[in-house]
Amino acid sequence: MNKLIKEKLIKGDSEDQQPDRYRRKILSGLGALGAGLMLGGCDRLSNNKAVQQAVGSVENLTRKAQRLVASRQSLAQEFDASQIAPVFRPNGEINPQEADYRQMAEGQFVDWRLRIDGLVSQPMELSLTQLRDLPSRTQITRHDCVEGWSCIGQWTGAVLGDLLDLAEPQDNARFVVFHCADHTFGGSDLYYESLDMIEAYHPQTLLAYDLNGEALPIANGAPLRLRAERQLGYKQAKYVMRVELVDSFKTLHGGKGGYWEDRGYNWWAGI
Ligand SMILES: Nc1nc2c(c(=O)[nH]1)N[C@H]1C(S)=C(S)[C@@H](COP(=O)(O)O)O[C@H]1N2
Ligand SMILES: [Mo]
Repeated sequence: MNKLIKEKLIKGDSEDQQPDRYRRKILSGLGALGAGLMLGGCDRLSNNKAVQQAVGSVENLTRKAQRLVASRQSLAQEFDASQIAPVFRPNGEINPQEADYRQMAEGQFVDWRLRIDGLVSQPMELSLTQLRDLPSRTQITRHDCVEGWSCIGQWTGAVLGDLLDLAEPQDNARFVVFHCADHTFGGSDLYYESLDMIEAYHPQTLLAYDLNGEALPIANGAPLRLRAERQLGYKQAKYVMRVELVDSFKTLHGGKGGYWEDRGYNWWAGI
């Protein structure tokens, strides 16, 4: 990132001259992001003006988002390390055979990119390294599957709200859709899921790349999966390839906002 811009960011050009801890973390993450993107030669994002604009709006958006989530901000229970299950039980698709996915998996996902697009002002593509360079959160939570089993695991990942702030959701964005790499049970539809903006900005909503301190296994969604800790298991999209902001589900697959929702499950899966 351009040195002048970085200085300006760290000093702050608004009323707040003393950057708080959160802001510093975001900025340092963004510094890494900027550098990584330049290495990657992504014109759109290494463009200083764009990065500058993205950063300028982070605070406003964060403030807006915080106001938005105030009434639904309660946290899911977190557990002790001693309660982590030795093996996190895998379910649904556990080994995607799609050719694109196989190829990326064989290359240790170095060619994998997360796309963030749709109703955002700064669409972006991020490598796994870039995601790992952003501020992270680690949490030990219980996953509850509607099939009647639960499992406790430790997840580490990028906070989805931080990523959304970088991409700058437009005012008409109402839902965040997660597009996956797999056709569950060989169906014709790719797995997908969605959250509303409040759930997407919940502090425990992560795009996780580590399970129990190690890179996410393929069975549990490598290289990246959603963790929305106050929601049931089918919401926890694995093999996430693309995050799309939309104002409606109408044009997506069955129109109900998720693979299982299209097959009769409730869209609202709050626990
Ligand atoms: N892409 C994708 N995500 C998915 C599924 C799937 O089949 N494909 N199954 C869902 C269901 S029903 C559950 S219970 C959890 C299982 O996650 P796990 O394999 O890590 O236990 O993933 C959810 N996310
Ligand atoms: Mo599930």
